[in-house]
Amino acid sequence: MKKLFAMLLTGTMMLTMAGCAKSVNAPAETSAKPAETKTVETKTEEAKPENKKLVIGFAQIGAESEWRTACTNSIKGEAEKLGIDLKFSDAQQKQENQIKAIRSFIAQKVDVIGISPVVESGWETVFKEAKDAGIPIVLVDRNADVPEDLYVTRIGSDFKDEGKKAAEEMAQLLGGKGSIVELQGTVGSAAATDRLVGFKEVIEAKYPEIKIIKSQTGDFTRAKGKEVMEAFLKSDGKNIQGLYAHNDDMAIGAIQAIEEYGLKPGEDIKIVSVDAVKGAFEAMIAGKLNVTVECNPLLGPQFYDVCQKIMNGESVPKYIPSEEGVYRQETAAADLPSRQY
Ligand code: GYE
Repeated sequence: MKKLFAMLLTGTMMLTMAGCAKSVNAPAETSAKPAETKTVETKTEEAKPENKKLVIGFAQIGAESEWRTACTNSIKGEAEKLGIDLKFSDAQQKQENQIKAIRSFIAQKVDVIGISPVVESGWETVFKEAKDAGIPIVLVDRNADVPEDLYVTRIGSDFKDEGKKAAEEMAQLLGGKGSIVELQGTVGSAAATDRLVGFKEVIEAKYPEIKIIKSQTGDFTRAKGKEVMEAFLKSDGKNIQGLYAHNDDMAIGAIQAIEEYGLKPGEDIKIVSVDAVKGAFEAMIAGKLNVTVECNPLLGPQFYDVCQKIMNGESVPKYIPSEEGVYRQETAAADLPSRQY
């Protein structure tokens, strides 16, 4: 009887604790906890199977690139594997749709909201609404320009670093000299802004004989990449020695434009892009793309791991980087079989 009473008491405490954890928007560094909480948390761990499923809302950007599709598959696939109740929304590249999705996740009282913000600005009001409702926000992939207390953490790549790596690769390919054009990603997105800044920083500081003669957005899509490259070729034609594309899809679109113009992509015009999706490896094997800088889209496992940690009241760092490398034409055929996206 005593034992039963003790169990009931622990159960009540667990529920109370869980309630508390839920109502406070988990701060970034939640390491400071009273000692007695620990025992209760261990019990919560043991009781996990009976606990209700994690309910997660994910506000995805859209399906603009091969990268995004791989990211979506990772978020959905991992949820299925872990038995998570995932509410997934595709915003078709529109911020207003992402804002609507967040509001609907708040109304549905999800446990955590994941979002990849299409652009950096304009999130403060809706993030505040989530915070007031006690629902933590995790940024997956792109950053949002908001005060740090409005989200728990960001999981994703260092886009500025990718831009820097791309610049070094371009400088090698051109022997430190030449005119290049740039295809930017979505205007106002963290991925485009930082890839531009990182690239420019290295070129200006180390390679003064490389000139960026044109830079325009291709919105991260193949179709726009092709269209903008056609315009670049029309105005600057034979004067272009290099192309830096903020993602592989735009580079692949541009490759088509270059071929139609009568030049050889990868030879007449050296091309460096970002993502390292399968299509890039195929283009490298065909000799049409020179280098791709990796940006890892398989963020599902890290995302749910963080969600679980938040629900357990554990501390998580403010930034969780994804691991990535650089892939060149010479090793593309050997690398391709082991690529997961
Ligand atoms: O590089 C691009 C996608 O935000 C890192 O978005 C992501 C970028 C990725 O559309 O292909």
